[in-house]
Amino acid sequence: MPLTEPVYYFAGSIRAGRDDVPHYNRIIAHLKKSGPVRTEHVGDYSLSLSGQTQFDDKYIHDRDLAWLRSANVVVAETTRPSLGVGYELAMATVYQIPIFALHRSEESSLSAMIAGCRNVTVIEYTDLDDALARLDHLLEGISG
Ligand code: 6IA
Repeated sequence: MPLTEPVYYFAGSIRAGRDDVPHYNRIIAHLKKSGPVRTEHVGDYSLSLSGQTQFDDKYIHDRDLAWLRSANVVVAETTRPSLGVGYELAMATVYQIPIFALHRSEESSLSAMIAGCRNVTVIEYTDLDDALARLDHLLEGISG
């Protein structure tokens, strides 16, 4: 039976660089058609590398992990390697939340620690619309 009420946690680079924000933004907009996305700000153009400075790092860490625990699907864009995203994917694995990692392999090589993790389904892509269609298809196959 497919997930009837998906709650998404989206992970994408922040301090590791914001070049891929247009991709994050499109992925989040797509996910929002079928369920809430806990981390919409990751795709926010106005969240710069110095963004959200009103929050200290411990607050951000604890808040994001609480959001992660409340989600039942994690979607990550992993092309730009980010320590924070890697950490979130490890924690999602501990929490047994399924992970879908969208990755442009022509632009970077995905870490074996992500690609080799049984909890992660990697969707390699060049065309984002095609990747999102494949993601939808995969999401239909998970239960919860
Ligand atoms: O190591 P990174 O910064 O690239 O880690 C990015 C990941 O960690 C994202 O998927 C976020 O969910 C989470 N994360 C990291 N920093 C923040 C943040 N503000 N706000 C929300 N989530 C975050 C950081 C602002 C800072 C640049 C002052």
